[in-house]
Amino acid sequence: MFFGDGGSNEGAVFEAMNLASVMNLPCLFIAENNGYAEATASKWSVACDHIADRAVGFGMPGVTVDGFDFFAVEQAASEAIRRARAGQGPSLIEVKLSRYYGHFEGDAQTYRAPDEVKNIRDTRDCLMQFRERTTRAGQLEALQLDQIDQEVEQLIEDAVRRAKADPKPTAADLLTDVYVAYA
Ligand SMILES: Cc1ncc(C[n+]2csc(CCOP(=O)(O)OP(=O)(O)O)c2C)c(N)n1
Ligand SMILES: [Mg+2]
Repeated sequence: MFFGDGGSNEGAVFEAMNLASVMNLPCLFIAENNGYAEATASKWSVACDHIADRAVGFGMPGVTVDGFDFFAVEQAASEAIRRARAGQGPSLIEVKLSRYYGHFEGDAQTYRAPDEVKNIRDTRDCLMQFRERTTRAGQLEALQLDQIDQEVEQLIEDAVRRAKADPKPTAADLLTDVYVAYA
């Protein structure tokens, strides 16, 4: 179950965490703490320092990981998945990261410092760190990563072109796959 720092304050999340523990369910609770719920800073709206600390109240382990660090996230997720598969119940992982964009298209983001996003992009970007670490360790070649970047860009370009070429949805499409089966 994925939720944000804002979503983490919802009662439904607490109920789900409690029941998952009581029923020893193979569940992962992933709190994506990106620092903001719409325009409200999580420093202000989340009462504790770490969302992961709430796990104690629900009898499950909770860890906070650096969401910009691919390897830290993979390690924390692996351990939680291993526990779940071994019948040891749910876990909470708080992934700390940030967002590069506003809450909606056109969000002026006046609630953030003007250089906040640029600083994060320049110094902490996940893909940049992954590239630096794996190429320095000789695990991957820069050329291989460039090729993957190009393939992904091509996939996106193709998807956009296909979507633009598709016929526009009709009024009758408005209610499809909302109250009926997706098949
Ligand atoms: C129960 C409920 N309350 C309020 C909202 C309005 N709302 C939509 S998004 C949002 C903020 C969510 O913040 P977060 O969980 O941090 O997600 P993020 O925006 O960072 O992806 C709010 C309050 C909602 N959709 N549902
Ligand atoms: Mg958020």
